[in-house]
Amino acid sequence: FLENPSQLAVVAAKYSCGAPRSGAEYGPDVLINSGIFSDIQSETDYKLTIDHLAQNGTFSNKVEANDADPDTNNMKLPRTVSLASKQVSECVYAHARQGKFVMTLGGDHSIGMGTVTGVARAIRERFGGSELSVLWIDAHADINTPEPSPSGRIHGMPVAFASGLARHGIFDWITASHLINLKRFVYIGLRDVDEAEERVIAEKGIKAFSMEDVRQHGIEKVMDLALEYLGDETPIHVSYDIDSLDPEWAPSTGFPVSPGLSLEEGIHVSRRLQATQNLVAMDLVEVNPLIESERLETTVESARSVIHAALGVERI
Ligand code: NNH
Ligand code: MN
Ligand code: MN
Ligand code: MN
Repeated sequence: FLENPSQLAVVAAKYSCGAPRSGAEYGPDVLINSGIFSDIQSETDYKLTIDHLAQNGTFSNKVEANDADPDTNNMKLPRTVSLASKQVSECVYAHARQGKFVMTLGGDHSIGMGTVTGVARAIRERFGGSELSVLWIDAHADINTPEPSPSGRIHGMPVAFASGLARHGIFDWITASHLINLKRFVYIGLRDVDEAEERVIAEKGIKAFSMEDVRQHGIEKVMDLALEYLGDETPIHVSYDIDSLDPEWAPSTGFPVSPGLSLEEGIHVSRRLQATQNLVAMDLVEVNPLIESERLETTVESARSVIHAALGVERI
């Protein structure tokens, strides 16, 4: 599904306005500065570009409500998050429209509403209305609608907005052409799901593999089932929240929840996606260098490994 499979568009989405704590805005630079992309460039044929996106062109994120962006419908910083996601969506769309692989680095997971909507729109245009498939690898379901959300933080809502389940005038840049179909959507790694989210997942019949499922059947079987469910003939976007991994492997993140995927399981997910040859985009989000800073290197190493495996660049 890629016209330019050797073109890798990296989008550094330096935002934390969707999360309760700041720090995730530094995630992209920490990953980039680890040398991951220079390694990829020297070891492979990938031609790489990097776009840096940040609030008001700076690294600063206003994580508290202010006069310009008061709480609305229980949402914290909705205007700020909407603008950030819109920027991400437009940037990702422009690359995906040209048939490039788009790798977005977060940032908190609210940017996921930008990435999947940008890619979904590009796929519709490039393939006569075809729909994108999405794998959401996360400890959390991120499908809260604003009212029942326990936190009001929009990083817990991107799936709701990207699928049209949640709507609000503040997010009116999300049009029909951007929406993802929850019938072409699979969760892996869930273990901290809010009550209202449980209900939505059951009501909509969303395919979900919890951490319990992974323990019971093994990650290989879970990936078999996930990929079988989506079918062979579909472009796939993976939105990878680093908190899907066990805190042992990814301590530097806002919402670590034990027990999670081992690094090996996380890499297996990426490898299997790479092997489909249908992967068109990936997000790697919620790396927060301000949390468990003394173990940041472990978190970054894990992120690098899952990114490498998804791109088919196995590490020596
Ligand atoms: N479900 C919670 C909420 O809506 C937590 C979401 N936090 C995440 N999601 N890290 O990936 O606020
Ligand atoms: Mn998430
Ligand atoms: Mn999460
Ligand atoms: Mn394996």
